[in-house]
Amino acid sequence: MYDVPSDIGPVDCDVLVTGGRGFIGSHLCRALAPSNDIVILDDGSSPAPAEQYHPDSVTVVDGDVRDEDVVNGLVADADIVFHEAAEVSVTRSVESPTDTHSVNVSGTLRVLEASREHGSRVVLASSCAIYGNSESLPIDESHPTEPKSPYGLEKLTIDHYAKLYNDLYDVPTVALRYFNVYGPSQSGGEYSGVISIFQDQAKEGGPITVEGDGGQTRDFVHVRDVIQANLRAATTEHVGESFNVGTGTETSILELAEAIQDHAATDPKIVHTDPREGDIARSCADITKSSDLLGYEPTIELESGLASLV
Ligand code: UD2
Repeated sequence: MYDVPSDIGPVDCDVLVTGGRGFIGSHLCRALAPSNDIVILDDGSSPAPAEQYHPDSVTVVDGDVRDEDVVNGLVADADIVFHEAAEVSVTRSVESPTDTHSVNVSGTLRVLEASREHGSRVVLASSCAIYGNSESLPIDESHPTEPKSPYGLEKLTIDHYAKLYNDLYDVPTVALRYFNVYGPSQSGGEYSGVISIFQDQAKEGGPITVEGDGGQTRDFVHVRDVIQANLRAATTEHVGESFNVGTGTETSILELAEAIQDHAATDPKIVHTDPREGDIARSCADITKSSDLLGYEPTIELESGLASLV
């Protein structure tokens, strides 16, 4: 059984998880599987370990989230759609915005349209990338949105579409603005999150590569808490809303590197490389709204989350 409170989330529902083989989607399926019927729509672009799936009740459909017939057919049978399918790399969006726009915006619109027709609820993955550089910290949901990448603009667009589909067509939508998500089975590689990159580096004996002076900060949220937010969003009456999903704790990249260094068996060195172009200086979520309206409470502090990954 997946380790989230058993008294939250949908029960006996037909659930569609787009991107269900990816990092967050596969954790979500694992949490939902014991009490719901799950269908995954995934193009296989981010394969997750097979043991994440519940063997009896999860059906995997290999397909593209932009495919009208496939999406319509699957949404028709779903009470709830968790829309996690996305091109998640900010870098790729900068290199090829038409490609990422197509998946991230047109794919989402396809899901919303099908839900409009069939009356399904949609919980979708938005991002803190919509805020751009913060003017004030912590960042609440009414903070100005000034995305710094096509990815951020695409997520802002779908965040707005979610609200619009609720306002115009009564589709019950909830947009979850994920901060920096980490946890078991996050894939490595150059497009991966900094925690899995640092861990891979530490495993190999280092060095741990801090870009710039490491003074830049992030709000790292464990995937299990992200799943908790999704389960709460699936049953909330507060539809047509967007919610931050973070922890409210700000951690610098240098502090993170040192924490991973401390946990490592290999005594890796920390080195500094050039700062990343357009990097966000500081990020930290205000989770008051998520807490008040969804009942969301993060349960895993970074220190213990990191310890459990080693
Ligand atoms: C994250 C999300 C992105 C989007 C964005 C919102 C990931 C992978 N990306 O981008 O999808 O939601 O937040 O703003 O979760 N760093 C190093 N060394 C490394 C790799 C990274 O120092 O080897 C630094 C990097 O310069 C940055 C920080 O770590 O300051 C976080 O980088 P990231 O790529 O994990 O995530 P971010 O915040 O750019």
